[in-house]
Amino acid sequence: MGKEELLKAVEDALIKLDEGALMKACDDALAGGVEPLEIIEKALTNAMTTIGDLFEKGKMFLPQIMVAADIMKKATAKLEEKIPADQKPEKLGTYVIGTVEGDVHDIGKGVVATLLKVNGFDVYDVGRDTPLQNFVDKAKEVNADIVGASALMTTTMVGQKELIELLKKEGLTCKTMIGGAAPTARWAEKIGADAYAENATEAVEVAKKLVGAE
Ligand code: B12
Repeated sequence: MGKEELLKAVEDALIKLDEGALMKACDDALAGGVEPLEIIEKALTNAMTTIGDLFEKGKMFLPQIMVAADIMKKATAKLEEKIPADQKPEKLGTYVIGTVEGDVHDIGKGVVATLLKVNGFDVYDVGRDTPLQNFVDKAKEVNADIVGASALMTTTMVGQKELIELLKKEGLTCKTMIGGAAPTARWAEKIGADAYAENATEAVEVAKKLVGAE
């Protein structure tokens, strides 16, 4: 099987919510020489986006989404273990990331964190449904260069705005980034975030620019 077919098999297995087939397809892709990151970034992320679309069209329901989220996390964890340890790039900066209070969505945030890590950022993940003060405390503790906040719902986007206000109030000068399904570049501008990124690949590019590495 070629690379595209191997990736497609991973994507299809996740959309079908077939955990056994998904794990096997991941193994097959790895054995076929596909990089673990590419499997996460392309196949798994695409599948989850499709699942999101199916949910929005009423063709998939919440219990199925929960299964999808669960098996995607298992597959991601397995693939992360396969990222070669010698792929340690030069350290670019320190990044604190989390999903704001009231919001339990953490799949995309997890993908962003993984990609930042393998690209040279020291990443501190403060989790999901995280009180804003926790972002601030962690940023102070690790002297963060960037704080990134994820929000997937229109109701929780306001947490990103409040986080930026709180960081400023507490005198932190780190850069801020926002992302997630609900926010936009326009929202980022409106709330005074330094940057918005639409997906994990873009998040890495933007983060590198913010720390002056590109
Ligand atoms: C999976 C999912 C769930 C799972 C979450 C599991 C988990 N552990 O994450 C479960 C089933 C728990 C869930 C629950 C709910 N969900 Co939900 N969920 C989704 C779904 C289908 C997919 C989200 C996802 O994982 N996408 C795949 C990832 C890879 O993409 P992503 O998150 O967008 O992340 C990418 C980018 O956004 C970006 N990014 C993400 N974070 C960050 C952060 C930074 C700093 C940067 C730079 C970039 C970045 O990079 C990522 C990778 O490329 C979306 C539909 C959708 N279209 O988004 C609904 C959706 C987000 N959910 C929704 C809702 C309403 C809910 C519930 C309220 C449902 C309910 N009625 O009970 C609850 C929320 C409870 C709560 N308090 O949070 C709505 C939100 C509507 C809105 N606009 O406000 C959506 C849009 C579905 C819909 N159309 O109704 N959900």
